[in-house]
This record gives sequence, C-alpha cells and structure tokens, in this order.
Amino acid sequence: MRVIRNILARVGGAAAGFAVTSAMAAPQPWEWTFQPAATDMMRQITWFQDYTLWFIIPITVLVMVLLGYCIFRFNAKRNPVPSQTTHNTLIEVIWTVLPVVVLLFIAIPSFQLLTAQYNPKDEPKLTVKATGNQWNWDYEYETKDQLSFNSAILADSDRAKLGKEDRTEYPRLLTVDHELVVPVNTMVRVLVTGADVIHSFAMPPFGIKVDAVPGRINETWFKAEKEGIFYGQCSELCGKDHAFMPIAIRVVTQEQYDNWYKMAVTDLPGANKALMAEVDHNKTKVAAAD
Ligand SMILES: [Cu+2]
Repeated sequence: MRVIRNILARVGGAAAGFAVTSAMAAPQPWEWTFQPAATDMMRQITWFQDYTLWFIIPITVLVMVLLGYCIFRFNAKRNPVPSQTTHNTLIEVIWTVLPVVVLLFIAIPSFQLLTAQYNPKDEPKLTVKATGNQWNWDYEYETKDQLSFNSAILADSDRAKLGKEDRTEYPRLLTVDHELVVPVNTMVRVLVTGADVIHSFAMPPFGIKVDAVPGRINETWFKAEKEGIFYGQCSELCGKDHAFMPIAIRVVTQEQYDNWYKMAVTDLPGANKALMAEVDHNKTKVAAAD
C-alpha cells in the first residue's frame, strides 16, 4: 500500500513540477511517454507511435489469448488422443493475408515519416555545426561573423556564477554552461560530427537524433515552434563520461536572437547573461498578466 502511495505521490509531484516549468522541456520523474513535442516532426513521430499501438496491442492480446486457450484446452491431460488435422485452407489464407495488410498499414506512414525527416519543408535559414568531444560539445554558427564555443555540463559550483541556481529550469546533469541559442520558428540545419569517438546528437522534444561520427558530417534539421529551453543528451555510449554531456538549446524570438548573436561574437558570457535577464523579465511579465 505504501509503495503505491509513494508512486502516486511521485507521479503527482512530476505533474506539478512540469506545470511550473512549461517553458522548458526535459525528462520528468516517472515519465513513461515522449516529452511534449516542440516541433512538427516530433508531433508526427508521436502520432506514428500512437498509431502503431493500435496494431500492436490487439495483436499481442490476440496471440496471448490464443496461446492461453491452446494451453488450457489442448493439453495432454485433456486431450489423450491428439487431433490428426494437418491444415485448414481458410485459416492459412487469413494468417498470410492479414499480416501483409497490417504491415502495409504500418509501412506506408512509416516511409512517409522517414522521407519527411530527410526532407526539410523549406530552406534552412541558419546552419550550426555540432562537434561531439569526450565529453562536451563544440558549436559553430555557419554565418559571416565567426561564432563558436564549447558547451559542457555545468558544475554545481558554477551555478551561482552563471545565475542558474533554479533547478527546475536548470536541472542537474542536463544544464550546460553555454546553451546553443536559436530563433523560434526558424529552420535550423545541424551538421553533426565527432572529434574523437562516435557520439550522438539527440534532442527528444525536437524529434532529432543523429550520430556524430569522426571524419564524417551528418545532417539533420529542426524548426522549433515554442520558446524555452530544451534538453537532450549524447545518445551513443562514448566513454566513461557519456552520461555527462548534455545538450541544451535555448529557443528565443528572432529579435532576442539577433541581439544575443551580435554580442556573443565578442562577449559570449555577457550575451548569455543579457539574454537570460531578458527572458526572465518577459516571464515575470507573463506571470503578472496571468
Ligand atoms: Cu558522447
């Protein structure tokens, strides 16, 4: 009883925690579905997952019921004389044709989704290169002003210095010192590579995950629809600190992005601080309006 109560309390706590932190997306305690989608692509992935469940669950239940029925009804004790039946044409036709139909229903949207993931709807407006290192990320903006920086997990001792003490917004093991900043509703191309071993650039709320392979550049893209801070992680077992190379992307308005970028070229910590101050200021304004 106490175990159940503990679980309920934790689930309730997770739900409350999420309500507070709607401006960010990160894994939640006791989460057992996908994170809320922040791109159209992730929405399509979530839809496809729900869609396939409509096939998988009935098939699993049917097979379990048939197995149970056979074990119960046709065991040796109840059936001292085994049946001599060798085949039944109708049943054989059904169990050949039905799986083919089911596979077609799954394959067609699956291929459509795969094609959509490789074909951005419009031309990317911004290109960012992400290079995986053991165990942090380098980001490089492919624009005429040179901007590149390293993004590593934030040590607890540096939280105060960077103004990231609020652990609901800057969770443990996911917060970085310098986030990748991109404008909202903008097609962003990400070129992904590795500097030493294979890493993987994964951002669940955007529905992207792509390997970072040394000597090779992989491409992916996203168009974030919501402002806020989004968390992902390296998703390839890359070494002893694999679990400590989070990815944080801050999505802001075009204007905030332009201001940030202009300043970041010469003063990245200053630009981040100014951006955080502005985002927090807007948040309190929204809260006051509520
Ligand atoms: Cu890695």
